[in-house]
Amino acid sequence: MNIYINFYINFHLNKYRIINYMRIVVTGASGMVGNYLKKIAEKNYKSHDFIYLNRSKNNKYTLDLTNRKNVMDFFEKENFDFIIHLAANVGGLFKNLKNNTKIFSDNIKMNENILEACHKNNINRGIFCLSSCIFPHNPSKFPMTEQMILESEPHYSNRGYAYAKRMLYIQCQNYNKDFNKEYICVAPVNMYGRYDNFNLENGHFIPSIIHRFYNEKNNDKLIAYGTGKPLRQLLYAEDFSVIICKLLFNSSLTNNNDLINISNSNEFSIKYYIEKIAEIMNIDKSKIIWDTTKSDGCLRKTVDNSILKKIFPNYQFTSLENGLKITYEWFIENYNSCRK
Ligand code: GFB
Repeated sequence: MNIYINFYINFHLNKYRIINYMRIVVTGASGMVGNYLKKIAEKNYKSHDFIYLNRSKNNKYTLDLTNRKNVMDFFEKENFDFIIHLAANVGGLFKNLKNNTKIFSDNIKMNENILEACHKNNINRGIFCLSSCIFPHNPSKFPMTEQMILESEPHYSNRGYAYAKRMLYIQCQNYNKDFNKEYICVAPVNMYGRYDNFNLENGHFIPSIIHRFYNEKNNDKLIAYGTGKPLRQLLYAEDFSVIICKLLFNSSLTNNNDLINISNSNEFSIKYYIEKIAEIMNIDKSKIIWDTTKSDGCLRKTVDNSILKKIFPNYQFTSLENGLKITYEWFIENYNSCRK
């Protein structure tokens, strides 16, 4: 009982200030970020209760988020305080190119069901995950600030994902304005790390290349897709998981920011990253040939991280070398069980 009195007092004294026990629901918990988040919660947020939802594990917390009735019934029973919404139908360039319709449909349904369930069950604060790939592909300037997110069309290759996530952002803004919520959207750049999806066709470029080069390392030629010219900012997924937990539990950090780009300032070409992977795998990079019949996707999607740097001026991001080494070693150790 006193926990609720406590919450009531804090709720009125200091909006959504954290009390010493919160129930947090995490969707998409069996994905890359979700797995890092579990470890961070166990280490840094022991006094809180994290409930990890997944789609496939067939346990008490397995839930099809595209099914509105199941979502409403589940959230009504569970009584959560906060949410970290990571669940999405997501993938690399080549998965998006083939599945824009389904990716749009799945994400729109999941996001609407989750927001409605949060509102109906007084979950008043949460982190909602977007991506830098939903920003305009031909913006008025680079790097792109948060305000530019709806400035113009996203890249055609991931139109389904981009518009579904843009609608999530708009709906979070609507709930914040109409119902006084604190639904904070975060837009990470391309992420990589342990627990990633190493599928050769549907994965993002880092895990797909590690997997293909691993399979073909004794071949004379190793194939990479496209021209290698596109530029990308990369983020080690553990850094993202640490940052979103800090943002969730410290409403003073997010203040009036309903959208925060999450990136360190580095940006390199796909060629640079893929040659780095070859280096870490002790593969002669002169073996790499580029299949330019394959799409390059968006040539550049550089986002500005000034707001993030103001919030966390001294955050030490994991270096590319270190992140790639950890990811490759994890892939070797978990070759038989990882997603691929
Ligand atoms: O990581 P990726 O699939 O996603 O591709 P995007 C990045 C770049 O790597 C593209 C090149 O220019 C690809 O042509 N590439 C080279 C490869 N070899 C490969 C390979 O073996 N596999 C893959 N996948 N790429 C995604 C969006 O765009 O960004 C998603 O489509 C998502 O919606 C994600 O949000 C963050 O960076 O091009």
